[in-house]
Amino acid sequence: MDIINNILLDGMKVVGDLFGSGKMQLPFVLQSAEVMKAAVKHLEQFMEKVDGTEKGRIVLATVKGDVHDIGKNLVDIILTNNGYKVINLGIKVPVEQMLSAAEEHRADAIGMSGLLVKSTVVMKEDLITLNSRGVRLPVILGGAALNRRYVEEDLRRIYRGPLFYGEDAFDGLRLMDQICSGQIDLPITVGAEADQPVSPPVVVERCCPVHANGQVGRSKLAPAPNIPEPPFWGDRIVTDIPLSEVYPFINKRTLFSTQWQFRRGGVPPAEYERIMREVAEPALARLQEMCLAERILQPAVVYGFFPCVAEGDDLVILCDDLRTERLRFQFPRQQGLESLCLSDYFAPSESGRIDVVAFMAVTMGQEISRRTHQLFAENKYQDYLFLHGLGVESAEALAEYFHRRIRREWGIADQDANDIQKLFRKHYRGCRYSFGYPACPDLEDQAKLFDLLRPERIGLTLSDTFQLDPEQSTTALVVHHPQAKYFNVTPTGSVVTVES
Ligand code: B1M
Repeated sequence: MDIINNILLDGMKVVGDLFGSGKMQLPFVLQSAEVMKAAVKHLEQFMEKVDGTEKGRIVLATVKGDVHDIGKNLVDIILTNNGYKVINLGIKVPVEQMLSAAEEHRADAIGMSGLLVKSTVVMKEDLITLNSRGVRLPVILGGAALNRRYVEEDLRRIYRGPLFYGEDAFDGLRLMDQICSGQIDLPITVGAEADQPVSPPVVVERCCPVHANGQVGRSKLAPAPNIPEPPFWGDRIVTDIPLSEVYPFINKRTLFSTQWQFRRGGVPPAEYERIMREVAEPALARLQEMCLAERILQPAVVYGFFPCVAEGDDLVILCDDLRTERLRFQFPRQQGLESLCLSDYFAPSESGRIDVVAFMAVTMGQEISRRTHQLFAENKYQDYLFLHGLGVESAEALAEYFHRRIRREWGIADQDANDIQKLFRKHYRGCRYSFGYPACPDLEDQAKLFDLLRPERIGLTLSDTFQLDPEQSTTALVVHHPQAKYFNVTPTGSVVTVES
């Protein structure tokens, strides 16, 4: 215990401080954690008692309906290797399960994680459930769609126990240190307004009422110069996609900096370049080779072309008779700025013309999830991060690659840049929008896309909060209008570029 507490944990603290000051990159932190794990495992045989020697216990889970794994698992790695016992319940976990695990293991806190805005709503419901059961256990919330203000101002008004926002894994560690040493410094507002309703952080108001009031109308966008004939009507499945054709579409910059988290931070530029050359690039080459040889990435796509017309803010998909409505997307309109709405990119019904919209759903399959879990379970943390990140960026690459194929089949690839790097910056005709992104924030629209494409046929399912399972998957609506671009419908109206 002395070696663990006074030598190894001290070492991990140095690693944590270096990470915090930007002098150490996450992949090397994970290597240190691997060493810590191996050392503790070796020492356990000499210890009289293993259980109960930890600094504290946390039940950690990704909330109901959410398949996102990596965020929570990084937190697990950092906490476990800094002296905490983590009861990691996995993904899609109902709050009842978290609660019984917390009781069983006498946990000091519950950590909830999630990827999408929908999950922040689930978190809110989970906190209300905890209240109703009289639970006052400290709760830490984390995930991409959360922000500090929402957790610390809005949700704290709901939950009657201590509630915290975990910005990253080391923030989670800092919070656990505070919770377990009794140093929680809480504002007095906690739970005080428990019954007041709060709104989720990124709720985008439907702008239709504004439209109906006549304050904001259709944008001044001119119709597309032509409506390109689709290569076929309806949907098709494609599974014979060589990985070697998808790999060049991997955005290495995003992979290295966002997924693998090689941040320039406090690292001198020459050292950063050396790390890229000697660590990142060779790891990428090794893993790409492994994925090819062992069929870890299994690209599959379902896509299709559908007749449609715009009706105000709505995009109406038509049946084969080109008259009957098949289904309808109701898109929000931008307030102010250009008053853009996705439906503006399509021929309005009053024009008498029938337009075309394409949809696609792509996945890298189930095997990548299985293999990443295996690496995590074997405590191979660095490779876990690397392989997971490669899977994520490969899903994005598959979407980019297939979008080009759609443009080519549709006969609108004449404006395509030859350089793939430029395709990442949208040097082509039209645009690809994913539901949940700022121009079409309604995740419920995924269900309509599923209705049209039936992606179950390539192994894709939709969770009860509209997430795609398997994790490394993405969907999109494809527009041919030459002026189509990314835009944001939120009241600020600022244009945001899709990050992933
Ligand atoms: Co997408 N995605 N994505 N995506 N994606 C987001 C989340 C989004 C914010 C992008 C955006 O709008 N700019 C947006 C969500 C908005 C919304 O909810 N409406 C979004 C969307 C919409 C989608 C899709 C729905 C798009 C579509 O296909 N229609 C789709 C859904 C996928 C699905 O259902 N399976 C989708 C797909 C994808 C990819 C597959 C391409 C890819 C992988 C997703 C995955 O890994 N499962 C992806 C990515 C990479 C992102 C971004 C760019 C990065 C997410 C990530 O992996 N972060 C993201 C935008 C962004 O954040 N910049 C975005 C790294 C990860 C390690 O961090 O999980 O946050 P994170 O965990 C951190 C902290 O949050 C904290 O510590 C962790 C480690 O430091 N933390 C805790 C987390 N849990 C904690 C618990 C604690 C403490 C700390 O308790 C103790």
